[in-house]
Amino acid sequence: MSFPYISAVEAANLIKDGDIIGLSGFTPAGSPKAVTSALAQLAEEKHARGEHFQVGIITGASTGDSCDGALTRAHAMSFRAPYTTNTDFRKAVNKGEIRYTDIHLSQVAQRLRSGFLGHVNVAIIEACEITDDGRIYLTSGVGISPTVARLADKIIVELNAAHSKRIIGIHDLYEMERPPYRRPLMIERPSDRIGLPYIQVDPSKIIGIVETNMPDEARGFSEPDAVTEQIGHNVAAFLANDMRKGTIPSTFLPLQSGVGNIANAVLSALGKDSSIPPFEMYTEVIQNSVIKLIKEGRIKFGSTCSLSVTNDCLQDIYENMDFFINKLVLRPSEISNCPEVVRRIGVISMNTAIEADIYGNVNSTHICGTKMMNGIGGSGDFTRSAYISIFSCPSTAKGGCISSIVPMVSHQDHSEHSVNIIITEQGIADLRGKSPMERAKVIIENCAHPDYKQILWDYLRFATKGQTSHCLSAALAMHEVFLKEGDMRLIDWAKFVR
Ligand code: 0RQ
Repeated sequence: MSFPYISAVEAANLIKDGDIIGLSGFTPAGSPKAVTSALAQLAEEKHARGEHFQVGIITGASTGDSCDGALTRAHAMSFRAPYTTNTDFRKAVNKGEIRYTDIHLSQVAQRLRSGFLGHVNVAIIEACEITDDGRIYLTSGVGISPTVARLADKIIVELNAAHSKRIIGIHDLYEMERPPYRRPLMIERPSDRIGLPYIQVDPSKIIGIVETNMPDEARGFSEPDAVTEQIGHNVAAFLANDMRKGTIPSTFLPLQSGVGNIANAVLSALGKDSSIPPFEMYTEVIQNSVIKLIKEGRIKFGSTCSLSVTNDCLQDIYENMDFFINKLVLRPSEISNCPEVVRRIGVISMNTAIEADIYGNVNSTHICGTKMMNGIGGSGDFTRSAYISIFSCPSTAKGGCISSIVPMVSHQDHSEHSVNIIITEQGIADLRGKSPMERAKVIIENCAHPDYKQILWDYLRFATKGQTSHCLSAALAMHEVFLKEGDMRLIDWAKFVR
C-alpha cells in the first residue's frame, strides 16, 4: 500500500473541531512538530472567521513549543492530559482557559484503552521510517504511541529526517491488555525486552505522511550551581552510605531520575562518586548526564521512555549507535513507569519536590496550593513502588523568600507513607521507620534552611499535639504570608498562639 504524502497544512485540514488527538513522544523527544504548528495556524484562521475550532490533546508527557505553546497561543486546545512544561500552557491553565487533567504517566494508556479520556479520533506519530504494510518505526520518545496508534480512527505520520534511521532497533514496544487476566510483564532486569521494535498498525488508517526535517525542541540545562551540586553530593553520599550498611546490595539497584536541572545535577554527582559501582537505570527520561555516564562506563544500561537530551547529544548517540544500541532501550510509558516492574526490580526513585512538609508529605505540582507548575509526571509511578524513594529540592526558592520545608504542604502529590528520604543542600532526612514527630525533627534539623529552622521549631511548639501535631489555622500561614508580603520569613506565629 502506498500512502498519500501531504503537507502539514493539508494534514491539519483533516482534523475537525472537537477531535481528540493522541500524540507520540515523551517530553519534546519524539513529539510531532509540523502538524501541530499548522493546526495552530489553522485554528487562528478559523477563529478570525468567527468559527469555533478546538481540539483535545493527549500526550505521553510534555511536548515542544510547536505543540503545547503554539496550540495554547492559538486558543486551539480545549483540554489536555497529562504532564507539560510549557510556560504559555501553564499560564492559560492557571487562568482557567484550558481543562488540564494531570494523570500518573503510567496510567495514561490504560485510561485511554478504558475509554476514560474519550475516543481518540486522530493519532499524530513522529517516525523515522514507515513500511507499506504499516510498520511505524518511532524516534527519540515513545510515550503512548502504540496505544493511540491502535485506538485512533486515523493516523498522520510525521516522517522526520532529522532523526537517524540508525535508531531502529532501540525500541521495545509492548501494549498491555485490558484487565482482567492480564499477563505479567516479564521484565526482571532493565535490559529485558518483551515487545517489538516497531508499531504495527492497520495501513488503511494512515491518512497522510508529512515529511519533515525538524530537530526535537529539547531544552538545555543550567550548569549545576553550588546548591544543586551540594544536593547531588548529598544524594550520592546517602546512596553510598546505604550501600555500606548493606541496605542497598553491593551490586547496587536500578535508579530512576526525574527531569529538570536538579535531576541532571544529581546524576552528574552520582557518576563522580567512585564508591558507587556502575549501575543501571529503569527510568522515564534519560538526560545528557546519563549519556555521558554511559560513555564513561559508570552507567551500564538505561531503560527509558525517551532520550530527553539536547540535539547535539542526540546526534552523538545516532553517530555512535553501534555502541549505544546495547546500552539503551526505549519503552512505552506504561512499561517504562510500570509500578509492577518498579517494585519487582527494586528501583531507587529520585524526584524533585516543589515543597515538602515537616512530616514528609511532598508537593510536586502546585505553587502555593493553587497554581499548576508542570504536573506529577512519572514521580508517583515510581515513588509509591520504589525500594527507596528520594525527593530532593533546594531548601529555599525565590531568593530565600520561600522555604521548601513547610508545616503542611499546600498541595499533596506524595504522602508520608510513600516518601522515604528528603534531601536538600542542607542535608539528608532519612524518614524510614520513623513516627511523624521523629520525622519532623530530622527534616527540620537536617533539611530546612537556617533562616527557617527556628520558625519551624516554633510552629511545632504551639501546634496541637497528636500523632501528627498541627495548628490547622496556622498550617498554611507561611504560604499566606508569602502571597501577601512576599517573604515567608515575615510569619508571626503570635497571631495563632492561644
Ligand atoms: O522557578 O523557573 O521561575 O526560576 O520552580 O525549579 O529549582 O529550577 O528545579 O527545574 O528541577 O524543577 C519540581 C518543578 C522542579 C520539576 C520541578 C520554582 C523555582 C523555579 C523550577 P523559575 P528548579 P527543576 C519527571 C518526574 C514534577 C514531578 C516530577 C517538576 C521553578 O522537577 O515538574 O518529578 N517535577 N516528575 O523557583 C515557588 C516553591 C518552589 C518554586 C521551586 N516552593 N515555591 N516556586 N520553585 N520550588 C517528569 C516526567 O515525568 C516527564
